[in-house]
Amino acid sequence: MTVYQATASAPVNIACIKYWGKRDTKLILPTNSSLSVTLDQDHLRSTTTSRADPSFDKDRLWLNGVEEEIKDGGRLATCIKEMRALRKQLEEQDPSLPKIAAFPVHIASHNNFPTAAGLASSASGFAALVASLSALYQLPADASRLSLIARQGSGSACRSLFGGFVAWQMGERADGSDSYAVEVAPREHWPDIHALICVVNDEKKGTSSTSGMQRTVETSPLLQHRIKHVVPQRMAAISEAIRARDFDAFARITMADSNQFHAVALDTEPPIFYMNDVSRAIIALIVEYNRVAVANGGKLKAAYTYDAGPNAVIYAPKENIKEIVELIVKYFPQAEKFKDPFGLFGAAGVQ
Ligand code: 2P0
Repeated sequence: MTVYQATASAPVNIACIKYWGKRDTKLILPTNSSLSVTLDQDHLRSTTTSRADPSFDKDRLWLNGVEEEIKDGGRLATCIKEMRALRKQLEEQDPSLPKIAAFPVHIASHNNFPTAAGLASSASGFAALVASLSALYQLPADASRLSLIARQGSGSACRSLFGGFVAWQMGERADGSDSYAVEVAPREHWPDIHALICVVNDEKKGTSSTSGMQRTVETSPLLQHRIKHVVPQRMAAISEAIRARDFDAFARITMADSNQFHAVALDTEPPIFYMNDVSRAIIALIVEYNRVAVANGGKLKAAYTYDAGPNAVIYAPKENIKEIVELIVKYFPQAEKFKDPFGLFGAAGVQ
């Protein structure tokens, strides 16, 4: 008997230009374009195995060993349905293919990092889900085509189907057919940029991104300014900085956009706070580190960015990473549980 099973994995991505706000909550169409760096190391990934079998009685999914309900019309159901439709199309075009689109699927997904700690687990999770179904169904779809489906699982997931520097173009159409991810530059274009993750807190966050961003859309006047007058210019400028490997410009735009994202969170009614005192102290440290570099006639040496949680991601050229780790460790004594949380150099724990 043939076994129809495939495994795929997808990495986390961290946005430099933040996605925050939907114009269509069902299709997951954003109010602005965004741009991220994919962290393609082995220790920040979701790995997903999908299996289609006629003996299964329904579609089922396990996340880190715990079964999750696949709600009718929900995000998981939508992604599975869309992938199945692509397989069905293929089977209709080529009648010699096994008719596995009709079989229920069982899906098991694992994250090798804390789930829902502001470390973009939904991004790698839905990207891995779509990639594993694409492998199971042997689809010829390219990454941008798959990103249209991953987007409907979680917006930021569309960016995790590419490595390197990735833009999610917001698109204009009401059906979402032009809202997908594209590669701005592959990782090899600028391998010198490294990311340092400072885990300030690995507990589940208070306000989910999904509900938080819609409150921002409904109540924040600053978000309207950001959408119209800030993000379009920043998308163009950071893409240019990446193409030119201009770290100074990349760092300025990245930090400014993190600041504005947290400003629109604060501008929400009631206000949303994702950073804490430790997050702000890390900002102060990076600001000072950069100030000294510039005062000595140099350029910016590091950029911080924060998502919907207190954990810092610091982008920096490789030559500065050791110095930054030493600074962080000096000013933020390590809690036992955060000591090298991923078992590898490159992710510092901070309390
Ligand atoms: C980003 N974040 O661009 C931004 C920055 C958080 C802050 O994408 O509702 O989990 O599933 O589309 O993708 C978090 O939002 O939200 C996010 P949904 P998602 O990475």
